[in-house]
Amino acid sequence: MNDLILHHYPSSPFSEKIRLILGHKKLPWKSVLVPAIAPKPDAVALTGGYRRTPFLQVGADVYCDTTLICDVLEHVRPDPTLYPPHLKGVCRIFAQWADTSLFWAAMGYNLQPRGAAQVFAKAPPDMAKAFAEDRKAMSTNMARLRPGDATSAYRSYLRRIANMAEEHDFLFGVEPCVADFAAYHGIWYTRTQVPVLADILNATPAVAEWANRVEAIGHGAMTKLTSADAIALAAAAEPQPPGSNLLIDSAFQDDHGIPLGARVTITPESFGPEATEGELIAATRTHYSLRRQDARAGTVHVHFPRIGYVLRAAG
Ligand SMILES: N[C@@H](CCC(=O)N[C@@H](CS)C(=O)NCC(=O)O)C(=O)O
Repeated sequence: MNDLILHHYPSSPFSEKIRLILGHKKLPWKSVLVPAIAPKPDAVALTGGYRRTPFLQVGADVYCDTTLICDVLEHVRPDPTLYPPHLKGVCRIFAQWADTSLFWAAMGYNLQPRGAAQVFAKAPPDMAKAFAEDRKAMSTNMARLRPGDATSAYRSYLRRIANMAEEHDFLFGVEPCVADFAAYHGIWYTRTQVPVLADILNATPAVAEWANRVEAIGHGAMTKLTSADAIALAAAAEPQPPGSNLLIDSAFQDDHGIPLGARVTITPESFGPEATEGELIAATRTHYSLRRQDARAGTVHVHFPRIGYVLRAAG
């Protein structure tokens, strides 16, 4: 198998989710740093438009969204599992809540003016403004919580997580599962990127103790790669046909009246209106795959989960 190449940046919470899962599964990985704000020409050469962070590259296959990346990593190394059989439905449903409701409450709290001041304290003066404008442009298709409402929700969610962490070392038992990694990353941002606001955790010591256990998992063995080298690796590789890539299924499920072979676009349902366009080569019960050509990366297959993404006929 080609190397696992994670395109990410250090302060990205969703990237932290995947870095820890790579560490948990003891999978060695290559690290390519992407800019935190657009434009991201090297990332888009691989994804075809998708600009969110992180994404995973394996040769000329590009896997977008951490829920799909979790499935890929589970396929590559099933043990230790992210989805214990007795928690199969509930751990994914919990993770979906954590990646959305909990994440946005945490970030609404984290990036209130006092937090943003800490994040950008050492950055060039126009960086905070550029970041705010970039994220505003990404948020056109969603409602964002205001700091007061985000704080109220975050406090309640922390108490609920504490209820779970008081019972056992990890949220659903003695071992971590996908729920722990999904619940952790917004809280990680509070602890590491905006410590000036971390006193919100004082009311729930069980959350801090659980977070210490998740943090101790670490990121595993990482080596650095440039984005130019990652693109060259894609150009030199053949994308894998549906059924023999790192996804579990390939049977066609048509919910849109769009046949395989059609030109389509795929866009996040919310946060990030940029579309990826290509030929639909798979639409399974779990994911979509597009084939696209890029001047630098060559023929690339780009994969998205079904949940959270909008499929449309192009044009
Ligand atoms: N549902 C996506 C969410 C990814 C996401 O929102 N990532 C943030 C960074 S943590 C992002 O893309 N921010 C804008 C950017 O990095 O360009 C996933 O699970 O991968």
